[in-house]
This record gives sequence, C-alpha cells and structure tokens, in this order.
Amino acid sequence: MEKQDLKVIVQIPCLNEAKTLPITLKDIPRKIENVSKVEVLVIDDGSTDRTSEVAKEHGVEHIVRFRGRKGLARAFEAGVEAALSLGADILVNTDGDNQYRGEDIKKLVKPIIDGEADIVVGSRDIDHIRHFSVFKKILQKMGSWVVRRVSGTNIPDASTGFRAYSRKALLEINIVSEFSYTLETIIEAGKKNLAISNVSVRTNPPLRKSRLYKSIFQYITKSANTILRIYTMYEALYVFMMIGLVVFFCGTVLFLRYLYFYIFNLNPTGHIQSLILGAVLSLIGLQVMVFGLVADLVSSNRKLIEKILIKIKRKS
Ligand SMILES: Nc1nc2c(ncn2[C@@H]2O[C@H](COP(=O)(O)OP(=O)(O)O)[C@@H](O)[C@H]2O)c(=O)[nH]1
Ligand SMILES: [Mg+2]
Repeated sequence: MEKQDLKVIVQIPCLNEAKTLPITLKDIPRKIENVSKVEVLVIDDGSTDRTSEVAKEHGVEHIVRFRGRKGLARAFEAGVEAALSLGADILVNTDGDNQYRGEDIKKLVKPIIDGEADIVVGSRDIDHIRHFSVFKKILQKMGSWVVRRVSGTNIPDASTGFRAYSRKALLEINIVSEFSYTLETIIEAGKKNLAISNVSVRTNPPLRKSRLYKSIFQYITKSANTILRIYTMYEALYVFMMIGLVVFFCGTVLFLRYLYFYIFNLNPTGHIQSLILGAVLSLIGLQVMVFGLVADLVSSNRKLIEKILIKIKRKS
C-alpha cells in the first residue's frame, strides 16, 4: 500500500449508545502515522435514545441512520458501503460501549499500511478478562478453535468486532448472515485467501451488559448455526459428499448383512427389513451426494456474482 495520504474511517455500529458513545469517541486517535485523515462513521441502528444527536454533537463526520432496527450484520454492511463511497483506504470497526481502547487502532492499521495484511483482528487476552466467567472463556476458545479449523486461518479470537479492513478486503467480503458477521468474515477471508492477521489488544472494564446475546445458550446456537451455514456455503460439495457417504455406508452395511444371511441361507426372509432399509439408505445417500453436485454448480454462480459485485463496488 502507498504509505501516504491514507484515509482511515473508524466505524461504530450503535444500538442505543448515547451514554457510552462520547467516551468511545474521545478515545479514538485522530492522528496516525502515514494516515492523512481519520474520520468517524456511526451507524445508528434505529436507536430510540439520542445516539445520532450525541454523535453529531461530538463531531462525528458521517452518520448512517436506520429507521428501524436491522441488526448488527446489516449495520456493518451499510458501514462498509458508506466507507467505500467515502474513499476509505482502511476501515476500522470498533464498539460503541468503549469495550476497546481507541489507542489500539494504531496497532490494528499498521499491518495493512505496511502491506502485510488485508484484515487485522484485534485479539483480546481472553484468559485475563476479569468479567468473563470461566464458562464464557472456555466457550470463546472453543468457538475460535472451530472457526480456525473451518476457515484455515490462525486467528485466536474469532468473535471480536475490533478489526481493520483494507479497501481490497472491503471489496471482496460480502455479508450474508443475519447474525454473526464476525465469524462469517473470518471464514470468508480464509476461503478467499485474503491475508488475515491479528494483533493483541486491550479491553476496558464493561460499562454495561452485552446487547448481542441474551444468554450463553443463544450465543452458542446462533454461532454454531452461522459457522455451519457459512462453511457449507463455501464447501458445499465436501459437506454433502460426507453426509451422503455416511448414509450410503449405513445402507451398504445393512445390505451386506442381508446378503450374508441370504448366501448362507440363514433364514433370509426373516431379514427382509434389512434389505429394505439398506436399499432406502443407499438411495438417500446417493441422492444427498447429487445434492452436493447441484450445490457446487450453484456456488459457481455465487463466484461469478461476487466478481460482478467487486466491479460495481469499485465504481460506487
Ligand atoms: N447495529 C446494531 N448494533 C448493535 C446491535 N446490538 C449491539 N450492537 C452494537 O454492537 C457493538 C457490540 O455490542 P455489545 O452489546 O457491546 O456486545 P458484546 O460484543 O457482546 O460486548 C456495540 O457497538 C453495540 O452498540 C444491534 O442489534 N444492531
Ligand atoms: Mg461490549
């Protein structure tokens, strides 16, 4: 990346953050080495408090306001669109509850400025976050491990939103999930071979409870759902082939069982159920494998559409 005149947009998705936004804004550095402009973009997701007004009063340059609540993934997507049309070279995403230290934004953008990364994830020191319960720490680590496995990346903290994206990354990533865009973007970056790296960042003590998750149970089910769906989106053939093969294998075993009784004449008519179930499972297994082929054909369409999207986004 050309190391001068860079424009950094710091985006803050907000749902009713009027109270904590001023603290977050105060902490955002306005001067960063090799960067000529740092501007702030607030995406107000239909807040019912004074979030947008507070943003304006505190000198936020750009505000995108939704009339009703659309959720964090759509807010992030709107932010990416706005940042691209504002000519951002780097987009930084941070939370409106002052969870992260603004000062660390400098660390996040550096690998992108140095041309070493397209996405930089701020990794929290999960072990030492006091307000995380032991259970939450274990869950966070397990979740990040699964995301590393399915994405083929080595990101230690998959669920944090504190990240920086290069313009190239902004052009290439598309968010389809309704819920956890954070997990989706890592899997996507891995599958699209974007250079993704991480730097360690600090966190501030919480000012309020998480708004994203009502309970740990909801967090687990929604995250698992996102990981499964996004992974299948990129590896449809593999996923369907595996499911199909398992079902086909079960069918074959039952069929062979019947064959064994038949060949050795051990009352084969008493095992006709094995034959029927075996045949049914084998057929279902084969059918699931064919679904995989169809899904693979559909995914080539997605790839073509994504190429067109990059061209359109470049012009907007
Ligand atoms: N647009 C949008 N932003 C949200 C929503 N829920 C939370 N946020 C924002 O996402 C960021 C992280 O939310 P937070 O409740 O702190 O979740 P945490 O990551 O679990 O601490 C904050 O800036 C919130 O304002 C939502 O429904 N829509
Ligand atoms: Mg928070």
